[in-house]
Amino acid sequence: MVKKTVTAASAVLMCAAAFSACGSDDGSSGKDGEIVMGFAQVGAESGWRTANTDSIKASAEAAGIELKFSDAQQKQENQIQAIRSYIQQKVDVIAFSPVVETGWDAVLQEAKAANIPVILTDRAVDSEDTSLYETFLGSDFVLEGEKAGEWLVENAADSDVDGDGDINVVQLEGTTGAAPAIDRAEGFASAIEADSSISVSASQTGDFTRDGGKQVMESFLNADKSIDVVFAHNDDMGLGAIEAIEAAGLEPGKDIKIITVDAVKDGMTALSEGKINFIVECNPLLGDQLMELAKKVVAGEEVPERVVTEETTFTQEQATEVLADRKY
Ligand code: GZL
Ligand code: ZN
Repeated sequence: MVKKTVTAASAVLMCAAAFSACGSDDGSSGKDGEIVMGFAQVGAESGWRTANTDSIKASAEAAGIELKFSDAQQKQENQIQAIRSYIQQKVDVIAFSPVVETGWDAVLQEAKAANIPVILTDRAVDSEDTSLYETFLGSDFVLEGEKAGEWLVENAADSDVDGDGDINVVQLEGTTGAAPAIDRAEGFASAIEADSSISVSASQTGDFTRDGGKQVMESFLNADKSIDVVFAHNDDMGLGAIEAIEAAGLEPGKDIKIITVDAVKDGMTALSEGKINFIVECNPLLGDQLMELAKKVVAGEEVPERVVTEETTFTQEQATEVLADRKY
């Protein structure tokens, strides 16, 4: 057997090749210095989530960031498992949207101990220890709830549909324990305090899904014949409520007013048709901002502790105007 002697020169070449394959001197671990990001996504529960995932994948591609991506089917234990696998793979940065606010300290401590920076996107955690993540990129959900409540107060005159003097609201809540569900309910409740004729008579989670919204709305309709308004924490549950309202022989948007949050295509279409009356936008297109933050974080640069996304609201007329060129 010819014994191969490895000359010093080729040893250096081999080592250099090995080194470049495992990242350049800025510590990024991707091939030829590419940053590697581990992203633990909530799931694919809604049109918003799908648009959010598409944005993250497209922006990673455009930014030259190698993306490892996981879908947790809305289960916290799956997200925690994904984050642990990213730690083992020694990615350069971890980003995720926590499905619920609580229960993250342990795994975030593990990421910190492994010197892997974490960026929160979309949803927040309730951890007191803000050293566990570099920044939070996402919407102000309390403000979204306030915008929904303020519209109802401004439109109270037309919202007591059954004319009994009370504006009876039923609420379709997002995932129990999720920041958008907690905060949208809080913002809405504070805004409607301005008009004592408005009250929430029933509130239940539809888990941000169309089917969840439909099932809960069916139960609300069976229990109460004097519902004036539905406030749904996202378009998908609002669209499910429309199905239930129509199945009950009522006209959504007229017999029962509907206010939702997100402004995804299907929601905006229903709004332009008058089946939904008002939508508060929640911007899912976080990808570009996330990738810019990741580059800064990996390079050790300062980043703001919170980056709030731009978003607006839509009436039926406004939805009709913009529907054609909505990207999601
Ligand atoms: C809000 C996001 C919510 C959306 C829902 O930023 O977390 O989760 O409003 C989605 O559509 O399911
Ligand atoms: Zn009424």
